[in-house]
Amino acid sequence: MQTTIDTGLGDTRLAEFQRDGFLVARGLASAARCDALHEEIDRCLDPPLGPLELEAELGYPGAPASVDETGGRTPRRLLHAYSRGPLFRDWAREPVVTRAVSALMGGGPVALVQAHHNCIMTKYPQYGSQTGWHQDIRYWSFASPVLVNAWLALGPEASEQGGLQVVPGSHREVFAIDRFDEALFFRPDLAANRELLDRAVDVELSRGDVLFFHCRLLHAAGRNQSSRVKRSLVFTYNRRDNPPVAGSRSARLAQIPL
Ligand SMILES: O=C(O)CCC(=O)C(=O)O
Repeated sequence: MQTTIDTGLGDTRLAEFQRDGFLVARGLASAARCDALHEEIDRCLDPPLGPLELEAELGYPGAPASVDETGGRTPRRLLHAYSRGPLFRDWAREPVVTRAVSALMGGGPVALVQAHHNCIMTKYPQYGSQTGWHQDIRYWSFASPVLVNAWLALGPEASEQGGLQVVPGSHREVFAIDRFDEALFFRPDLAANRELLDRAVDVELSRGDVLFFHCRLLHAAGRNQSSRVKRSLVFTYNRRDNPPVAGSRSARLAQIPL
């Protein structure tokens, strides 16, 4: 898949994103940059530097039952990536990324959302969990539900590693609340939902690839069946004219104008 990285995304790719709700830009981060990020992430993981979220705290399928048992301290994500140093911050502000997300949200100035994603996602072979089908926007509060995530793979990501699956076009669907469970996961037991989930595809990424995806896109991920920890750097972007709802979790941290 080709990407025009100097001037932003071409019309064909923008149309693809509008239709599918996601887009893979191959090789957006150089090998040298990926090596540096990988090294820095490993420094953050050993010993694990907070703030972080543990698999056992979320308790998704496959996670250790408690923080006190073997594997109980396995991180799911290291939070506040933007504040963790220049390597992460520079990638978050990288013009090839910010120009792309601006174009994907219709153009205009963008901001980095500190309150959501803004993390180093890890998935450990033995203790990494499975994430059910969901739309990120269900957990966020903004005037308009149009935000874009940029998910940078720092190694291979496919079903074997617990990579993401998405339902193309699901960002354009309107779902009644009863199609989700209490934790706001899209219920796979409902026939109407199943029909949609049968259209899911695996997103296959290599080191340096970026998955851009719409905050309404249904996505999920399996467990890591490989022998290596999966590491991804994930930031969320918003239009500067799309404020978070006052008092909500989305408004807790300032957006960073880019
Ligand atoms: O890697 C995973 O398990 C899925 C992560 C995800 O979908 C999310 O954090 O929104």
